Amino acid sequence: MNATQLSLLAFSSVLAVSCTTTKNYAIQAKSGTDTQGTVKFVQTGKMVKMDLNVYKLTPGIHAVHIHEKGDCSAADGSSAGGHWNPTAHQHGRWDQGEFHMGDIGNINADKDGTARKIFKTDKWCIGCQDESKNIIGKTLIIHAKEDDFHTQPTGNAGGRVGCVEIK
Ligand SMILES: [Cu+2]
Ligand SMILES: [Zn+2]
Repeated sequence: MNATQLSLLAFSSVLAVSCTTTKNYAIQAKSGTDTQGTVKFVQTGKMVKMDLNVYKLTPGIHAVHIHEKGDCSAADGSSAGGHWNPTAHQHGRWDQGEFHMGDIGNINADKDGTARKIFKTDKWCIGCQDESKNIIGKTLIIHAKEDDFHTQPTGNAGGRVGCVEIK
């Protein structure tokens, strides 16, 4: 083992004990749209922070959810399945009454079609053993329409214009 390999090994060990996990993804356009953007998930200790940046949306409000299957392959995003709902709750608004673990809420795209959302929770983890918290193997979906927070089980959010496989 040479000096570079040794220093890489030492660096990896430092990362392993600092308890920070970072995942970066590009958004795949779906349903014939031009949706672009990125999402970053960072876990520090028990907190997961999502930083979502989306471009080329239609101006206005769009629902964002985590869906249960880690598969963006379908042209309309239907391969991602329904909302991620490990606790078998009703669809709703995050932290108010019943809600799905994937019920992030809405983003508001400006006249240029740009939207950003920063979201933090200790109810998720990145790759832990608790499948009621683990976002790996799921998808992030951006919808054509607004989440109304009450229609079951989807929030009446319309088609799927962006998709990310969280892996
Ligand atoms: Cu959704
Ligand atoms: Zn839901």
